Amino acid sequence: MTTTSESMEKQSADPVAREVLKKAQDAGMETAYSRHADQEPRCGFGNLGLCCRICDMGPCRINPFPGEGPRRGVCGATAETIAARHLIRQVAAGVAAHSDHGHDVVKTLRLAAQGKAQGYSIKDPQRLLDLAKEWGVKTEGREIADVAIEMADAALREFNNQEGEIRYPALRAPEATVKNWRERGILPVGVEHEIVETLHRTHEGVDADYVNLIMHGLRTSMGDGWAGAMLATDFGDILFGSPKPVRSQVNLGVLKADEVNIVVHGHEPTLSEMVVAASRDKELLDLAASKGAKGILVGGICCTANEILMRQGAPVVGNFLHQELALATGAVDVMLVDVQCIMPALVEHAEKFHTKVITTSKKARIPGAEHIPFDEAQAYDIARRIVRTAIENFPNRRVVDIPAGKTDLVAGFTVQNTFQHLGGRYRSTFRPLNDGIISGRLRGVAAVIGCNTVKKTQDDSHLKMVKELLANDVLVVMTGCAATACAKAGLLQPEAAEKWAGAGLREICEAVGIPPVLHLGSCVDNSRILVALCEMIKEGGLGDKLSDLPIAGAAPEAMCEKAIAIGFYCVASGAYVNYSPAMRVLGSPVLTRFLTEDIEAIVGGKFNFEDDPIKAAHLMMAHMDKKRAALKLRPLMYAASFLTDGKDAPTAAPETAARAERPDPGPAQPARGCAGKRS
Ligand code: SF4
Ligand code: MSK
Repeated sequence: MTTTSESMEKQSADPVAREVLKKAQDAGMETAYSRHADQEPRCGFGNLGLCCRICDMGPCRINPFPGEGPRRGVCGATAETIAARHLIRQVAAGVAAHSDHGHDVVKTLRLAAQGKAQGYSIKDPQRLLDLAKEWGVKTEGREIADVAIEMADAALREFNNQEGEIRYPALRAPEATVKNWRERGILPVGVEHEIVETLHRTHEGVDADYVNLIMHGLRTSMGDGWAGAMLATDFGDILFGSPKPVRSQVNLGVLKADEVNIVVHGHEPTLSEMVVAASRDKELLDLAASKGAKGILVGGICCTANEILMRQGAPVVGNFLHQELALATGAVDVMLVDVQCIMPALVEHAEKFHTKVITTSKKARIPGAEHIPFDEAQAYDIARRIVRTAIENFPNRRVVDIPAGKTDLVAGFTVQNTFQHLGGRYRSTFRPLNDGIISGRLRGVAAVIGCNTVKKTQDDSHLKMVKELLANDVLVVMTGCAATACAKAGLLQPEAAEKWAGAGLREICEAVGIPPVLHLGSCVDNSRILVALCEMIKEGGLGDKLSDLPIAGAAPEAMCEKAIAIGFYCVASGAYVNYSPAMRVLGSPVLTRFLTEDIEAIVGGKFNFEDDPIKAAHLMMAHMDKKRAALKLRPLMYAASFLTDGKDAPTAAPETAARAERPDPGPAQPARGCAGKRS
């Protein structure tokens, strides 16, 4: 691949990434971008979702064009059946990934409470007690460890329940939404139950009805957002401590030439938390000094980064497409990986750049990597061994070339802390947010989440979409690699409100003291967004079901099955979701219409597959405006300020007559019924 400045612009919107990529590619290093080019042209049938290899009579493919060509597979499966079957298998895989993560966090908490997990303790006992109260578990007069064990046992049952329904929806979601879920039959019995059923339904010769298949996909996905991921977040907060707003830095420039650099990559917080602790161990710091290093830096990539950023303030080395670039700096002494989003190609680079790639999970081994099996019982000892390996490798560095670029950020927002200081010490209140929307200062809230993909310019869609939303008075919440993309561009700083936000959003940010883009954590922490939406309904004035809210979601650079699962549970929860690049369904216009239109009448949410991030932002805002009109909310206070190309900050805040004649927001509307009670 030639590295002209034009081709670099197409690869990444991040100038720091482009700098490293150019050097790497000029030096002949293979990257995801060059491998992506090698894969072209892609199979059109596969892209459109019209290839089936579920049974050994296949693979079969469907001709989507007029004229000659098969319209059915050997068994008679249609385009709709084939595309829907494969799509919900992807949903099931995404749900499994998040839920297995959640399962492991709960298990670790149980072991910690039993004194069997070395180095772990219950860092936020109040969060445990609050959760126990919510779940109806007795706490008075009991040891905190006893409560933790009972809660962990109850949580583990969420995974393999065989009857009833998962517990969080009835506890947290609005009554009207839960009622609809029950009527539509999309509340899961248990996480694993629905995954198993997905695999059964999609086996050759079982479910051939695309509507029935997609409805089960929605039910399966609910086991992610409203069980597996929600448990990962709640129990992660209990075990590792609830995040608080924290300052840190992001991008490859956080790596240090004169320190031992350990990059943790993947998704789970269990081992990375211990590695951060071990990096502060006096004996290991002394050992590092003896090798000529001034310290030990632990930074992260992908969602492991977000986990230790949110709770420890650890710097973020980058998002998904930064993983190979980090090695190309020659400054990474150990790349420690657990599960998910890890490119096997890392091991090949490691040899060139002295880096040791260490795998730790029995579920995720890579040929050629050193494997140090993780075991909670000896977690701290294992973390020390890994840190020691990095220190021993420090003197083996060859050429080190770390770019200067890094950006300040603020992260660590949660449902509990975002508005806490306005509601007093013990109760957060969403009143300022609801009032902002009701009064027309804010248009609505958008969740922009998900990955990077080589099919789109790295970070570009995230940045264009988020800037467009901010300029139009939409508060943006983010998780995962999307959050890292915006952090690199400076959007996660309080000052970003002054630069990017429309007048109404700016007023809210200044009044509450928050950035216009709130980083809520890793991919499993999308569950925080679901809980925040429930709190908005509970606070009152914005309808009585989740689908009434003027909100929208987007995954503008989606890459993996987990993103599909998230999209599904957001739509099931009543959200409008723009997903790009499109899921592999476009070969079936019937299935595409069901996902993008018909499904709205069933669950209140729907998908859209617009690739252009600005157009997608406008569609998201049109949806918010539709919801505002249905709620009979006041007109927006400030004129729209569409950016058109997403590059430039709004030239002038819409200092229009609207600002001078700001309408009185009026009294808050009363709270309507919410099924659960949360303090
Ligand atoms: Fe072909 Fe049907 Fe087998 Fe799929 S399940 S590979 S469409 S015969
Ligand atoms: S890490 S799932 S690339 S967001 Fe969660 Fe990033 Fe997507 Fe992995």
